[in-house]
Amino acid sequence: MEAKAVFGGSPCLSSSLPRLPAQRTCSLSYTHKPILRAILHDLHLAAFHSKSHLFSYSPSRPHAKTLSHKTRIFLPHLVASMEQVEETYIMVKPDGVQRGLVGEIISRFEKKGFKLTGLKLFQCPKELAEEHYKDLKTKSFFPKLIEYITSGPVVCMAWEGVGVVSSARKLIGSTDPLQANPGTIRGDLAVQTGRNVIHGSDSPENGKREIALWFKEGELCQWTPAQAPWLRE
Ligand code: IDP
Ligand code: MG
Repeated sequence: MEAKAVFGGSPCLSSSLPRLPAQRTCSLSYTHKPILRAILHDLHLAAFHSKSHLFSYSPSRPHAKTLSHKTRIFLPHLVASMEQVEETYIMVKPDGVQRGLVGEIISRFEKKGFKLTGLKLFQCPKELAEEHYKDLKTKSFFPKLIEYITSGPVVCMAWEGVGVVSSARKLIGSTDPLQANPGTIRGDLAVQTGRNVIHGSDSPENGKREIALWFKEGELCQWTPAQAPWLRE
């Protein structure tokens, strides 16, 4: 794996940084990542010395209330390249399948640019539904939730990408569809929490856990989408 870093050659970079000409791109192998991390850490310290700068006020610079002279570093490329590829478990719930929303829902994740690595139509057994939602076991709606999830086939999906877990949650929208913003799946396609058409993992750890729970070995597929160079620099 390769990490790409673009340094802007700002005069306020920490002294521990390599001296690079402005806008030079350098490639770092995976083994350089700890060094890169250390540099990033330095940069963060230099760029955001302490949270107090947010509240500092200089009478000589009345319009610069929130900017100290050390906040000129902007490293979107460097930060983006440090992000990890994540996996998330997305499931069209029985109401989504019955209402013919499977294509529409898959399409939203495809169009966003994430990679589908697993897909199946599946009748969920009660034990699996209970294991999946075990954190909600004490909730009064738990029995109804299990009944709902096992009431018909679901579509199980594994999606992969940088930031896919939180991005998928944004595409999905709030748990209560009436609170979900228009443009989100729940905001556009559902009206009730108990029939909110889709599930999405809430953390990268749960993404891994849920994919392992719902997919057997050999059911996932690793591949390189032809559009990859058109999605990421
Ligand atoms: P999430 O699906 O947005 O992550 P969670 O709080 O994890 O929301 O709840 C899991 C699922 O349990 C919800 O998607 C919904 O189907 C169901 N659920 C949550 N709260 C309620 C409720 O108050 N009444 C009925 N069902 C609920
Ligand atoms: Mg949840």
